[in-house]
Amino acid sequence: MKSRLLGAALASGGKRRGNRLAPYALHPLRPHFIVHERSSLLLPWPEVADTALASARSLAAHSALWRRGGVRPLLIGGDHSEAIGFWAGIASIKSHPLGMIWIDAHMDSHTPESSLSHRLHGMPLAVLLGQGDRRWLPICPQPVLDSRCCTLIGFRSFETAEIKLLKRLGIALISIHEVRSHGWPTLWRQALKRARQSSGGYGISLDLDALSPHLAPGVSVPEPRGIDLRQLQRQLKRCRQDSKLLAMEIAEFNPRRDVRGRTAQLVRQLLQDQGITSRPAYPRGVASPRLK
Ligand SMILES: [Mn+2]
Repeated sequence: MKSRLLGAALASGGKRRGNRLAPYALHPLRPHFIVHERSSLLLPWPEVADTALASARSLAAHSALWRRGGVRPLLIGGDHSEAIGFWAGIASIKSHPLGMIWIDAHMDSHTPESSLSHRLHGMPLAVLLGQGDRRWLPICPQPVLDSRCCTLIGFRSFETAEIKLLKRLGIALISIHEVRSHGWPTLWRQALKRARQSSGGYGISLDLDALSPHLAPGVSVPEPRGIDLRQLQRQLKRCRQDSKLLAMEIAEFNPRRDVRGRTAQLVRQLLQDQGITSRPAYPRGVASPRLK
């Protein structure tokens, strides 16, 4: 299946404004389309709602359109709340909830009631599981994800309310400690099996903070330790051949926090492994205005 790169220049639901630069920092890889937000002010929920809903509508429209055209959308962005619109669009094609492997140092499963920071990038998984604010109903009229087919893997920083919610919903939880003791290949196989059980197909969401900050320093909320990059790369590469994999997302990239382009290089490699190639800045034969 052909993959195509979508960009989300979002930051308002996150911790730092630099996250909105994510889709622009991957030269020579360029997204086919970039969704911009109305305002880049960092705002708590619900003040951020109008901006976030507009971005989500646009992301949902693009992911659904590409999916309908037989393309596998790959999303690159900086604010993990991008996930809400993106996956809602993917699920809307078959009107069936999706399986998911969510790779993250955090749980992203706060509700407006449980969150202390009220930042939207700490809530997307809860929204996709149908636990969000009512304002999301036009975009997620039913749960986007089937909790029985979802696994959260690599987490090491979370609040009690989040783990309570996810346990109640029945999603599989694999902490970084379990990854260390049982080994990535075994746990990944289990997560994949679970995700593929969804008849709606499945997705993979990779938050770069799941990796060690030494390997991926360009994130806004780094957490010490992390999952094994080589193992992850190998498994993601394999998934490219899987027709049940509907889309993939790489989130929380903050180019301003990157060190010597290390994170950008890593993201480029992950995208190239999915068949994303460089695109000329202008169609061939059209001179770049800068060259005139
Ligand atoms: Mn996240």
